[in-house]
Amino acid sequence: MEKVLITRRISDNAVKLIQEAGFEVTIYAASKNLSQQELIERCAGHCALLSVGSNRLDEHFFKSCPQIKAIALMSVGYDKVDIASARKFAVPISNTPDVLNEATADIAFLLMLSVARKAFYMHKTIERGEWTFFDPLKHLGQEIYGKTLGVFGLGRIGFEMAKKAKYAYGMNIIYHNRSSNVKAEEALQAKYVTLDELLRQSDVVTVHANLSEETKEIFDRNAFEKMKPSAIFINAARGGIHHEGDLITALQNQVIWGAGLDVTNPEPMRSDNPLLQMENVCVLPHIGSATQETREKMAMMAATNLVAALRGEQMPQIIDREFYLAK
Ligand code: 8YV
Repeated sequence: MEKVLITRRISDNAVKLIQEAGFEVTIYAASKNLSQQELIERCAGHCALLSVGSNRLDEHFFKSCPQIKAIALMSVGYDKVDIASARKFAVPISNTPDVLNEATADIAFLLMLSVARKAFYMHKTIERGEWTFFDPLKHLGQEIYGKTLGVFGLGRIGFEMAKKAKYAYGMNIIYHNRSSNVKAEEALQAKYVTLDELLRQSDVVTVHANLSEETKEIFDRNAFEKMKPSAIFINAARGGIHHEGDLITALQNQVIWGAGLDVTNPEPMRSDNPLLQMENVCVLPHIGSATQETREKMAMMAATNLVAALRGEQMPQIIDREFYLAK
C-alpha cells in the first residue's frame, strides 16, 4: 500500500478520507517543528505529503524527494513554497483558501478592538493586583466608530475584515492592493489609494497580504513614520511583512499608538519580547484559523486535494493555476 505523510495530528475525518482512498497514513505527531532535512528523511517511502505548519518546500526539497507526487498544504499561505520549482519537478501543490476567511478576519477584528481598549494589558494589571481604585483619567483607550480602516491586501480575508468594520462600526474603508477589488468597491464603498495615502489617512492599518519579495518588511520605520501618531497597526497575515525592530521603536517613541499582531517574526515570539509588556499592544500566537470549524474544513480540504491528485485527477485548489496546462 502506498503511504502518505502528514506532518501534524489533524482531524480524524481527514485522515480517514485518505485511508479510505486506499493509502496508508503516517502521522508525525511530535510537538516539534521538523527541520527541512528531517522532513526529507521522513518523506522517504511516501508518495505524497500533507504539509501542516510552515515547511520549506524549495528546489532542494523537490530534488531530494523525487518519490513525492503531490503535496497538499493545510494553510492558505504558501510563502515557504517555491512554486516554480514545484512546476519544474511536476509536483502539484494545493492550499486551503476561503474556508478560513471569517475566522482569520475575526482575529484581526478582535485585535483591533483589544488594542483600542488595551484589553490584554488591562487583564494583566488585574493579575498583578493593580486594580485598586477608579481613576477616570487612566487606561483610556480610543473608539473606532466611523474611523478609517486601511486594508493592505484586500483579498478574501481583507474583505471579511472590511465588511465587519463597515457594518459593525461604520468605518470608512480604503485599501491598497496589487489590483483593484471591484467587489469591495461596490459592496463596501472601499476606495483604492496608494500605499502612501493608506499610511497617512488610516486610523487603523490592517495587513492581509501575502508575504512576498514585494511585501517583505514593507512596514518599516519609513512606513510607520508616515502613519498618524494615533494609528493602530494590525497584522494577521505574516510576521515578515513588518520589521519587528522598527515596530518596537515606533511604539516606544509614540510614532504610532498601538499594534495588534497574530503573526510575528520569528515565530514563536520569545517571551521576553518588549512588545509583550506594552500597554497598547496585543499579541496572539498565530491563531487566525484556530477554530474547531475552520481547522476541520482546512484538514478536509487538504485531504480532498491530495486524494484527487493521487487518483490522477486535478487538485481542486491547486495553487499554480497553470500547472496542468503546462504539463
Ligand atoms: C495556519 C495560516 O494555521 O493558512 C495560513 O496561511 O497562516 C494559518 O491558517 C498556519 O499556516 C499553519 O499551517
